[in-house]
Amino acid sequence: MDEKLEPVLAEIERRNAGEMEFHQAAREVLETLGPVIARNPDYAKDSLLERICEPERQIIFRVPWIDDNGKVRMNRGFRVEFNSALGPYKGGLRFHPSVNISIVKFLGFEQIFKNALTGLPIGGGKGGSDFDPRGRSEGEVMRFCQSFMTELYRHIGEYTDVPAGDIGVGQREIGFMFGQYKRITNRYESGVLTGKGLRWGGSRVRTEATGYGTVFFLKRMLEASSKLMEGRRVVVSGSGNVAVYAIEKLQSMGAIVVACSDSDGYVVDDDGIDLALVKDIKEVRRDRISSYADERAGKSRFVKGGSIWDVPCDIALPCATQNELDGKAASTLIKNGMIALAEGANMPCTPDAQRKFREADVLYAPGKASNAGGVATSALEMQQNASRDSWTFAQTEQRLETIMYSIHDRCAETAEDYGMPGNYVAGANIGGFIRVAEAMRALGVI
Ligand code: NDP
Ligand code: 2IT
Repeated sequence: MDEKLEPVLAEIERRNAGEMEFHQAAREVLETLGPVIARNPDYAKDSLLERICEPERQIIFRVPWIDDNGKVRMNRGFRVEFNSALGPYKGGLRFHPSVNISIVKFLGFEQIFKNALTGLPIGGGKGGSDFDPRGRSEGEVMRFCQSFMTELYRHIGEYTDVPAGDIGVGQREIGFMFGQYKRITNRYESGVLTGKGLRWGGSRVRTEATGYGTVFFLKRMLEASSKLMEGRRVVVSGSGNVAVYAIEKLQSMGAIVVACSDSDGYVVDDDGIDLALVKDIKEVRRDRISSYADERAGKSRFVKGGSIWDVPCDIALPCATQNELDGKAASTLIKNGMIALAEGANMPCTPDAQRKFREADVLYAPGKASNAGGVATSALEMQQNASRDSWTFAQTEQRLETIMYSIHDRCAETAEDYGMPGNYVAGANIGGFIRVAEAMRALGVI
């Protein structure tokens, strides 16, 4: 790491003691900024780097709710409003028992640069709760969402902070939260949340956007190296929102998706995953992926626990969660002949895995570039809300595709410009950083 940047990271580690995921995300960005500081030393002045790594505001709150047995439960809620130089804070809400301040901060930090890369006017933020939706009835989820919003509403707004979904938060939860926001404020303020349903202010393609966008990015990245998608064997981890729509787009482009997973284990189906069945299991029944193998007995197998990255493939798409793919998994993928990996999840590859991909010279798309299609389409939802308009599926998907190609090209060109051709990690970090840094400098000491 550049010697000017080392003390910045040391201070982040001291100030945010024990926040491992946040340290990891900050280190990855700072490690790539050396050439930028060398070319433009102004970026290292006026504590600009220190300010970018410090959230503008961090909100932590109690979320009490009552379960179906009448027992009072309590969770912790978070919203980290990280950077608003480019627009209102924007980023998802995650409901998962692992959520803590470190995870929310790493996600919020990455979101700043991701959102900057989209070229749309959105700042960076993230939030969520350690609430575990697994096994909870719809009534419990609703009461939790209402209690969560009863505190959050005072911090958000269409010009202030615009949350959306992430792990454990989909259209159902956004609906419950939007309903509560509307009751408390007595305003039909559509632009306060994105990921809404089509009948109440949502945008077409938002549900599909992260998965589709990741595949558009992947396609462009393959084409830039004169490689094709058709006929490739692909492994996609997860079976949630991002995974399902990544699989849908991969299949429509002629790739063969042979495995997907959830936190219990993975299923392999050499004929290609039956996506209608996965959607039914996950979106309708809200069941476990193991039932896929039960229903395709003889054609598919379920591996409990274990690593989905042991399944041989040409292309890997981690679409579940952070640090789900480590150095060992990276070595296995490389040994099995993987040519490309695109991250649908946020920070799914450990630093060790990233290093192995770099050394093996495989195509590697970092999440803050390749999964930006979700938030980009959220910004398109905000545009439609502001103009009280509603675009067609084709028109919205066309916008998404164009945005993903332009993010790809910006990353590729930036990496090239800074003497690291093919290094999409550096291209994404530098490209995003420069946009945010320029805006922050223009706005005075903020
Ligand atoms: P969902 O809740 O819809 O699905 C998450 C999937 O990942 C599930 O299959 C889940 O399995 C699995 N998973 C979650 N946590 C773990 C874990 N600790 N170990 C193993 N598997 C796990 O979430 P999304 O699809 O929306 O999000 C997936 C990833 O994509 C996240 O990293 C998120 O931050 C990122 N992302 C999401 C965007 C969006 O618009 N939704 C946009 C950009 C990035 P199980 O059901 O067993 O928990
Ligand atoms: O990680 C992400 O980019 C998201 N969860 C989507 C955020 C958004 O505001 O749509």
